[in-house]
Amino acid sequence: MSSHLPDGTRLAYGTATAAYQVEGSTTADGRGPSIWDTFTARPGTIKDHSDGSVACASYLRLDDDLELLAGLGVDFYRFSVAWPRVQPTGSGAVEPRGLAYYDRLVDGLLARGVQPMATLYHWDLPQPLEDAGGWPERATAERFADYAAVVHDHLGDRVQVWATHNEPWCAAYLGHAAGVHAPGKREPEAAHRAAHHLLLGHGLAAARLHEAGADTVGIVLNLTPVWPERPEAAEAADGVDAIHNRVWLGPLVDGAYDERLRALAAPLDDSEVVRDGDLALVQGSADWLGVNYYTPARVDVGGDDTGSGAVGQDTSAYPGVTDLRFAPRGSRTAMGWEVEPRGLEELLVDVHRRTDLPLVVTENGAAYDDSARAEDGSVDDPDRIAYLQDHLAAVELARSAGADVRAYVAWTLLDNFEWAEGYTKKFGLVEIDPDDQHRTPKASYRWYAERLHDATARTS
Ligand code: GCO
Repeated sequence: MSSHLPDGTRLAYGTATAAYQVEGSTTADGRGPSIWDTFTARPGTIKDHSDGSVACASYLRLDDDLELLAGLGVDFYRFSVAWPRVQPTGSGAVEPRGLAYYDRLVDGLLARGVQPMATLYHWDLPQPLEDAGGWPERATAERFADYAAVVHDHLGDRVQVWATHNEPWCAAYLGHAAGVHAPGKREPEAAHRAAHHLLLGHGLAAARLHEAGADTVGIVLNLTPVWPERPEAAEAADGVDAIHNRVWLGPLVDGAYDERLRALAAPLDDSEVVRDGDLALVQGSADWLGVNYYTPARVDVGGDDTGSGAVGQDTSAYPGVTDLRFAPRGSRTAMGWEVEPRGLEELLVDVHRRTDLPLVVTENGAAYDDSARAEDGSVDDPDRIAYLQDHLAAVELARSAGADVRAYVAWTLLDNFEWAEGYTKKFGLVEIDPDDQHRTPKASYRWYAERLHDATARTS
């Protein structure tokens, strides 16, 4: 089966964003409400009480973003399609003005020699589907496959590389167990049901896209190496690995949830939830795997409810894993995440061995306070440059060790809405003026552009 991924002769390069984090215009041209529009309206959910209603105004400033991408010289751009723009209620009627935006985006990329990589779901579930039960309900998986077919039918003549979901772990466990992401539930059983239905939705959507002729359909997972700090922490570490990594890799590779998972998550051991044929549909359904990596998970015993204080390393996102504590160490980013490129090298080698799939590092990047300014007033961000440089070196080491890594995607093009952190955490290669959304490239943008230019010059 041919693939439209880069062929791996050299590492390809990209950058990424996501619809709710950058587009803004959340009520324009028929867009319906998503669970993030609802969640951000709830007091106390977002650190700076912000939302994505304006964000980077990418819906209105598409040409600015296209020019920034051309200036970087990326091989491709990873973006997400907003389901509520395409189907405002999540099913049925399609909004042509929503699809027209993505036509403009894709055509603009291709005109600049940038390949599009489309993620179908980056967490912005249409609110009416949440009102009908959301991802804990099986029907949502079926609606997702219908939506995926609509988008592929419209863009599939120009978009060849597809990802069904972005980080289903966050959608399931941060959204339904820890409650720090939309829809803000603290119901472990619902989280496990959501995990299964997100996987089922991937399987159903992949089948529809394959039937329609797509041959490069993947899924993007925020996998992480899980390192126990001491032998006593091995049990807790295995529990984190089960809920963070194996809940996805098990079905995708082996067509099964393993014993530890089924012991931790009753819904995954319930034939009413995991029905005959579900896992057979998921097994082998991905043509490639996106790996989002930021930091390793160092696990210790002596758990407490506060976790490590690092964003997302929240013990309540691992229901059933007792006596758990995260113990990041050494250099941290503004998210409290440990900087450890070795984790990426180890992860890529392990995941390639486990899956035998072509891999793309679909997200890697760092938030820093960006307080330093260059003479021209732009952000001088040497820490971000060092982070990217060191993690790119880790990717090359993994490739040398035999991992089939085709591409590296820097998260993210623009400082944007960082979910529960609002606009307080900045990952971008480009700074956004909060008042008028003017774009100003940082030193890291110039560094990345130079690196890409050198890489493509060497192999052209
Ligand atoms: C994620 C999401 C991105 C985040 C990025 C930084 O991986 O959580 O895909 O939307 O903004 O990872 O947290």
